[in-house]
Amino acid sequence: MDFNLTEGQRMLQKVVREFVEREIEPIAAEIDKTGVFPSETFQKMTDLGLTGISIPEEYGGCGGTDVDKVIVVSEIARKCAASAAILSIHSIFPQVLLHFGSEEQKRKFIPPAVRGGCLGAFALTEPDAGSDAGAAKTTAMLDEETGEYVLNGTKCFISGGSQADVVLVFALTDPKKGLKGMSCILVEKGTPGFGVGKVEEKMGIHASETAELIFDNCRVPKENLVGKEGKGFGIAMSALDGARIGVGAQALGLAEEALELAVKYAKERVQFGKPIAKLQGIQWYIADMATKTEAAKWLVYYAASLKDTGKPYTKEAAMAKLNASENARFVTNLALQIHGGYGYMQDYPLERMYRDAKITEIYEGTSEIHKVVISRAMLGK
Ligand code: COS
Repeated sequence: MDFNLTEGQRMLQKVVREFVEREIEPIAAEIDKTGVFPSETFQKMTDLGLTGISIPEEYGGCGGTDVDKVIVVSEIARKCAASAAILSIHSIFPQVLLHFGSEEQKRKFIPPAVRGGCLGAFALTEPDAGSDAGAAKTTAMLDEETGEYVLNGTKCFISGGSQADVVLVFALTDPKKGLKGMSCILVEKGTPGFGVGKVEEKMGIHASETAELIFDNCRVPKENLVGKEGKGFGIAMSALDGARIGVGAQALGLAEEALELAVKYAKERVQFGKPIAKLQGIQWYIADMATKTEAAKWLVYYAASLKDTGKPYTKEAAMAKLNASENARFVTNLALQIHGGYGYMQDYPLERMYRDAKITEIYEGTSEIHKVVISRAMLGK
């Protein structure tokens, strides 16, 4: 058992850290205020190979591992959780095609998704199908005459939805069968009948936009089916397993940075004639924050390493995300508390980090859903 990063992983971490300090940290506060998707910065991440970090070289990626991806996402999240979310959520798209797409779909969509020019999104959630994802009602009925699927329905809370060039839509091709009749279908931007509805105003990760997608007799060729008909729910669940490691990495980066800021501030801030780091109350906060963050880190890395070695990781991904996200809220809250009034002000990054941390307990599955997944793995359904 070796808990050290390899030489290559340390190098990757260094390169990404420098990139983040140079390109992402300077815009983080601004894109939080404006909520504008950072297209230029995203292109720079792409140019550096970060969007294709764990995609094989034959499809234009870097051929790295999921542990590499955790390093990348957590480093970005330290300075800008919204940018980390954009990268991590976009990466679901090439991952799904890599594992379930036809060779033609892989060749057409993965290279532009990892080299630039094709932003992907993942559309599962609906107004009445959040945690109960199997209750989705959007349909995709095959028109035998034209050989097209006709999509009707509304998806909501779709990250990157209004920016995306192509969306993986989970829709019922056989509504009578419920989730066993769900399929995964590619819908490209500009397809008649596909529109963007409400773009949400959120508490945090403002630059990672969240939109409603509307399908109104939207026709796509049947070649846009990903995998087999009726297998869409399994594809969605397996994609979410991987995505949960990504959210765990975002939460980890937020917690690591908040802890570092808290340590620095506690040593500098003098009250009652001494740095507040000398007060036992603050020392205990720091000890708890450090211990829990270390634990969160290893659960996230462990889930990623199981995925890398082809072992089952559904339960571990759920544990990693559950633990890291609760820790991110805990640590950003205490770091803000240690900063006192200054922490509440927008001159410091902590109020943004605190807001950004909250979503990690909700998206790609709530904490409560992860407890369902974990307890089912332990006890059976
Ligand atoms: N990987 C692959 N397949 C999976 C899977 C996984 N991790 N989890 C479940 N499945 C399969 C099951 O094997 C089952 O298939 P079979 O009937 O062929 O065996 C099918 O999916 C249905 O599974 P299950 O009966 O467990 O479904 P439930 O309706 O009970 O729902 C939960 C399971 C609650 C775990 C699921 O709905 C979920 O994860 N909800 C949260 C959704 C979410 O995270 N949304 C975030 C936003 S995404 S835009």
